[in-house]
Amino acid sequence: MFNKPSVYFIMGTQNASGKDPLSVLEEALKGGISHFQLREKGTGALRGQELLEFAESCRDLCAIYKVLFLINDDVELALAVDADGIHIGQEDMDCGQARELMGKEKMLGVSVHSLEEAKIAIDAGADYLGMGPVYGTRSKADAKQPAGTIGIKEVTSHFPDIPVYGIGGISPQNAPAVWEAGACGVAVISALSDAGDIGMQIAHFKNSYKGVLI
Ligand code: 3NM
Repeated sequence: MFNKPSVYFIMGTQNASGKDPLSVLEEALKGGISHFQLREKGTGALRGQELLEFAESCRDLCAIYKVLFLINDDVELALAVDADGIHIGQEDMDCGQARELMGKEKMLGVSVHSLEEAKIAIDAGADYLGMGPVYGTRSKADAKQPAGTIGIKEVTSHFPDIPVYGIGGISPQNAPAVWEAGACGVAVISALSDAGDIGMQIAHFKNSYKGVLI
C-alpha cells in the first residue's frame, strides 16, 4: 500500500491539460501509480451530479487496476462513492472529525507543514502525511512558499512509521532530494498530467529513487 518508491497521482478535470481526464487517469494507472486522489477545485470545477458521476468513473477505473482511490476534502462525496479514503488539508475539516465520519477502515491522509501538525494528524488516525510545497507549484492557487525537504526530514526522523509524501513542483529531476529526506513517495499533479508519455514519466520517478542512499 505504501511501498517505496510510491508515485501518488492527484488530478481534477481542470488539470488534464486539454486531454480527456479519464484517459489521463488510465495512462497513470497503467504506468504503476500507487494512489489516485480526485481533487476537483477552482474555476470550472464539476459540481453536483456531474461531479458524482465523474468520481464514480474514476473509482471504477482505479478498481480495475487495484489502485487506491481517495477524494480531496469532500467527505460527503467520499462516502457517496465509497472511496478508499479521504485527503484533508489544514484549511479543510478537522482531521479527527474526518476520521470519525469516514470510519476506521478508510484511509485518511492529512497535509501538514510542521512536526506539531504531524503529531496532531497522527493522533487523529492519519494513515499517511503530505508535506509541501517542496518546490514552487502552479497547480495550487493558495500554495504556501516552497519549504524544501527540511520538514520531511524532521517528520520522518521523529515519526519513522508514518508514510510521508512530498508534494509541490516535484519532477523526476528534483525527486532525489525528496527520497533522501525520507519520503516514501512523491505526490504530483502536473509532472504526470502534462507528460507526453505518462507511463515513461512514472518510470523516471521510480528510477530517480535508485541509488539514493538513505
Ligand atoms: N498541495 P504539482 S502543492 C495539491 O503544498 C497541492 O500542500 C500542495 O501540484 C501543498 O505537482 C499542490 O503540479 C500542487 O506541483 C501539486
